[in-house]
Amino acid sequence: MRKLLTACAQMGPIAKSERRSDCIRRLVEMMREAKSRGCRLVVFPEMALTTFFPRWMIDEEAELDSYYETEMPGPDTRALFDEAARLGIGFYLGYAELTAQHRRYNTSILVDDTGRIVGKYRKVHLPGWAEPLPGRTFQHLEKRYYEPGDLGFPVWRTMGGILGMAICNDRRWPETYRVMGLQGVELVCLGYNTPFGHLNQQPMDGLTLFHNHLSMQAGAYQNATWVVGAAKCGTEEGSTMAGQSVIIAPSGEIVAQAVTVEDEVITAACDLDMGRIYKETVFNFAIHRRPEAYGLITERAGAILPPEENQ
Ligand code: CDT
Repeated sequence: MRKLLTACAQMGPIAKSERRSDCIRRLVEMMREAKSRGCRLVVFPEMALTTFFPRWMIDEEAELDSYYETEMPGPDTRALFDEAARLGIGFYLGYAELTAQHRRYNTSILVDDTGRIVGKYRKVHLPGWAEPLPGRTFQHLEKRYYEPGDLGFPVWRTMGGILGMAICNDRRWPETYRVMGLQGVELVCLGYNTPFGHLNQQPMDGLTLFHNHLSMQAGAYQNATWVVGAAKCGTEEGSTMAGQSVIIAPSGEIVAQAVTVEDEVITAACDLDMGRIYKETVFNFAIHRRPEAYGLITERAGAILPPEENQ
């Protein structure tokens, strides 16, 4: 057994007026709680330092820039790194990144239990639109404020395991997990912000919480990996977002789940060897996969239907 005691630190809403230092205080408090329960890793949500600003059309460049980090650690986030190193606990953190070349990404980092950044990931699947939709109270403008990630889906050997990262909408795409599965991933860290009523399609919107778990449980099982999904949830600036943060075993079973829509820490003793029986049997990729039949996966984005039959 290789046990990695892992915490999933769900966050309640972050108000627009909340400063970075306020958020860091909340994160540090949950980090300490995770450590007090024996954890070596804590997973925080997507964009854990600011409100979910893509819900608004923002014209002012200076206002937009105020939501992004230009360095990591920076003056405020340094305190989180210092506390992590002092406690001896690693973490996953999502934030908006503005690079020196003025590129904008929805980013996460993996920091080990000595406080060193071991990995960076930039969100590949950006939901929503680049232009505001008429008649909506809340927009979803990730395609306006971010570029698609340019780092692929790497994994890292750290804290005794093979860890990977994904961000929110990535969890709905099987390719996300499979690319990491093909590198032997054992635990995927994932943060999300999922507004209810997002699609304006009642049959789908009514299933938001079901689809949240369905996609992560499928990804876990089909790739024999732990998945730790941390929500930012509750009602944030009038927009209500899904909670039910989870820790999912390689069997696809949920082993811990948040019950509030506030700051809440859930934990599990993740045996990183648990995926092995799946990886050696039903999901022995080397024996059973047939890449020669999967060409369309990388050749096409959208579906092309077969020609209509002659009547
Ligand atoms: N942050 C983020 O990626 N949210 C999207 C919004 C809904 S798309 C159905 C998500 O996939 O949860």
